[in-house]
Amino acid sequence: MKPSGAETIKSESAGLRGPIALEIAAEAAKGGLSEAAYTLLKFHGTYEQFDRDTATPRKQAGLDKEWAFMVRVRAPGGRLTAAQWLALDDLAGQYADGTLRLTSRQGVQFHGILRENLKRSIAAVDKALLTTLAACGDVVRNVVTTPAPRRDAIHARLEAEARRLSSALLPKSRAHHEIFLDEEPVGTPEAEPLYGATYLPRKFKIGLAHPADNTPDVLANDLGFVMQTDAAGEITGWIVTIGGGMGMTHNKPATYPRIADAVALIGPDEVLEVAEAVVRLSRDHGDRSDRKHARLKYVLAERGAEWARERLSADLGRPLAPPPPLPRFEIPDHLGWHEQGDGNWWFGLHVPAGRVADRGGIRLRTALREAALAFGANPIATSIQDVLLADIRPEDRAALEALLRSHDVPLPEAFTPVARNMIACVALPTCGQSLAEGERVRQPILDQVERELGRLGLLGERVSLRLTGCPNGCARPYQGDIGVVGKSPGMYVVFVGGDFAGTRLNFPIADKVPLDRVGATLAPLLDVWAARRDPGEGFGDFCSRLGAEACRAELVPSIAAE
Ligand code: SRM
Ligand code: SF4
Repeated sequence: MKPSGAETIKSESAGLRGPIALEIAAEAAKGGLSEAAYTLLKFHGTYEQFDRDTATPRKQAGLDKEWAFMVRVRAPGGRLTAAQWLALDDLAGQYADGTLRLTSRQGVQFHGILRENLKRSIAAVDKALLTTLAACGDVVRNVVTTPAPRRDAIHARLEAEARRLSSALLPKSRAHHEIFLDEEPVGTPEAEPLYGATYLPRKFKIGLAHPADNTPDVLANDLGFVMQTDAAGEITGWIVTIGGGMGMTHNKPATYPRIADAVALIGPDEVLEVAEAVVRLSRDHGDRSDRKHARLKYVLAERGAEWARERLSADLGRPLAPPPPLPRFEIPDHLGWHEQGDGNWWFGLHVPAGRVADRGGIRLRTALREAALAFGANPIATSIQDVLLADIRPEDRAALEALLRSHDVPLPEAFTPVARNMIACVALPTCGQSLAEGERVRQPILDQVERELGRLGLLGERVSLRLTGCPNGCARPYQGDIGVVGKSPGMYVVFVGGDFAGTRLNFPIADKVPLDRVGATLAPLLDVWAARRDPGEGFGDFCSRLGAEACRAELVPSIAAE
């Protein structure tokens, strides 16, 4: 089969260089980049975008689009230091749109970076001992894990493995250093022993979790490691899960979200070695002709977990043990004050849609900056777009809260459980793929769902509500109790039946739901849940028990999915 255009661009890129340096040079002609530069820049952690709000009026006025870059920073496990946060905050003010965006994979993004500031921005990230390299592109992306900074062996190990995987699986090319950091060119492109000259067929995501904390939604990843411990808390091994992923295209059944399969059980010290073997599995078996069919999830769906275990065993030269059943996962609440286990505390702060800004009277960006300066708060980005301010001394707790209050930052108790657990993707105006609004309609959609829950006296329930502006699934909407997925401007597909712990896919119940009808669409089902649920039964669990057909039958007929 003919390789996709991206494959040709990668193979002709001389190790991710291509025409990038020429096209981003200050003196280069302005306007959109070539396809090669656009494609290759992703591997360096940046996307060229344009402001979709202004594109049409500008076109009518004969003006070019407002081009700018999104820059994504890797932060394994979301871990940042206070000094790094201050550097990123500077970058937001100096070169970006004045905001930092915590992502659904524990990363940090910047929007609105002009071409003349791109190199400086990426260099500023590097100076803060962070990188944008491989934050996007057909390589291993930011590695996610449990965010809690608990100072015990389990959490230390999760964090250490995330960091180790993240750095060991970076591409070896020095292109990034040459283009953005003024390193002397090496002449011939360096070999990529793991990835090869064409890198992976598609993006590749890794997550690690402990059953007591599946905040990172490990089963949505191409590769997951679920820690196993014995009664004494000793780490005995890892269940390897393969083939998770969310992306799909509306009305294209050949594309679908998928929960990963448990494929093998490995020893405590085999994580990196097995990860490399799974990367090779994707490299050698992923579809390189059709990017919509290139993720490892399709290989697993078509060939099965046993085939994958056999291939991996052959690659590693020893048989991998079959996995035990996956454990039951929990999602703890990380917001508010928690003792870390070393005498210090973390304070979990809810950040709606992960947007750190000084807006609407809430000076969150200023508050986080001052918290880093005054208390040395080390921020941890969570995969539900919140931030945990770690390593706060007990004597600073009251002052930190006072600082947040003085900037009118709402403290966690101001939010209902559904708000605290909501994820919303960026979508408009920057995302080139969005079909409908995401982040910017988070609040109205949340208001509707909260109104319905309030009416039933269920506002205290933990319900996961996930919103995206298109079916790519950046807020993992297909795993939520409720998923709301953009279909066209102002219209959404509503899904129910996932679970709070992120182990089951939901199903669509209503198509083309207008933005202001999301709550009304869900209302009859919420009524039935309130009336007929088993004690403690979650909304998604109840809907799953009811089944898709019965759920649709409960809806007002005019809005049920065709
Ligand atoms: Fe995503 C593409 C934003 C997490 C699945 N994602 C995009 C792009 C780059 C749009 C594009 O291709 O032009 C978005 C940039 C928007 C912008 O303006 O910033 C974008 N994705 C995001 C973020 C920022 C969402 C957020 O609001 O937090 C997340 C960044 C994470 C990070 O730090 O690395 C983000 N994206 C995810 C996740 C969630 C996860 O990984 O846990 C998924 C679902 C899991 C998965 O990969 O299957 C996800 N993004 C996609 C896809 C669909 C991939 C597929 O297999 O079909 C695309 C489109 C693509 O790759 O072609 C995409
Ligand atoms: Fe963009 Fe779609 Fe991802 Fe939302 S889900 S950020 S609209 S690609």
